[in-house]
Amino acid sequence: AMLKDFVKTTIETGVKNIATEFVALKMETQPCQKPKTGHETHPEKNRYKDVYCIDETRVVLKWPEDNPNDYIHANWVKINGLNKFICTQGPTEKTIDDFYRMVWQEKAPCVVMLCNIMELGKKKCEQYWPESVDGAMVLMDGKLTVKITEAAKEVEQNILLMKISITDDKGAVHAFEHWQWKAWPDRGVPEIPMAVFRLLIRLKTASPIIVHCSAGIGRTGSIVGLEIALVKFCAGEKVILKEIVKDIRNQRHGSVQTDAQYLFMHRVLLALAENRKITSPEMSVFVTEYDKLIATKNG
Ligand code: PTR
Ligand code: PTR
Repeated sequence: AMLKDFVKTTIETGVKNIATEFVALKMETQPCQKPKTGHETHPEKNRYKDVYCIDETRVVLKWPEDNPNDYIHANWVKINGLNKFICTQGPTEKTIDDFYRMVWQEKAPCVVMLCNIMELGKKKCEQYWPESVDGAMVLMDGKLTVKITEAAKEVEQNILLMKISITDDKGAVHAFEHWQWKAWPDRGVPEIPMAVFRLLIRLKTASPIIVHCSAGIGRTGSIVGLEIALVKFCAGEKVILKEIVKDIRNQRHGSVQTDAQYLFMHRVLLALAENRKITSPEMSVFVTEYDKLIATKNG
């Protein structure tokens, strides 16, 4: 019933108004109104100086105790009060150590990467795992060693899964899954809306999940927002994407970057409805208009 309501409201609002709604939403949370001291005092650890990291929700590094730096550009984003997601920037050369400190500290069972190392000829994320299964990455003077235990394989179109293990200098091990979705262009949106579910379903029970793209706000915010919407549908709660996105932006500044991404979130939920045999001529009109708009933005 909640999904039906969502479809009805979305179609009534229409593609153009949803795009306009997003512009207003962005204005409301811009500039960053929350303290961001960690961000300001660690310029060398931020990939983008104009993408802020809110103090209140940031992941504070506490391990190892003798490491004086507690900062990483990462924020907790809650789902129904639970700390399920960590949204973070793609590690840089200077933050690979911190990234693994975070994975280790939070014992994250999954890392989700929504970008490529290189996009349009530019580096968007550091290669933060060894080049091959035979290699190892030694961090922090040997305090942590990173190895691939299962090479990447394509488990769905454009979705790669590999298994990575971290070992500390006392032999303790933490293993995690690394998921990479390769078909999501920066500022753009994926072509196949249903692909999102194929990824999210596989992550269902894992917590916390570390999600990153390049800045960790556009693509990352969109995926996390969709998972929140799905959880709400399952709980029989009303889904208003505007409220969800506002709520995420209060935890991770700048989450969901473009009107295309905001529209894509709507489109994915319509795909879910189609999948459950909720269809109508009005819905087809919406989808056609959406496709037209996206073609101009992605192309
Ligand atoms: N200053 C950067 C830029 O405009 O290129 C910030 C930025 C980069 C913002 C990427 C968002 C980006 O997308 P995503 O969060 O999906 O990596
Ligand atoms: N270069 C990015 C952009 O122009 O989109 C940098 C940026 C990131 C600017 C976030 C503003 C941001 O916040 P908001 O998404 O609220 O505009």
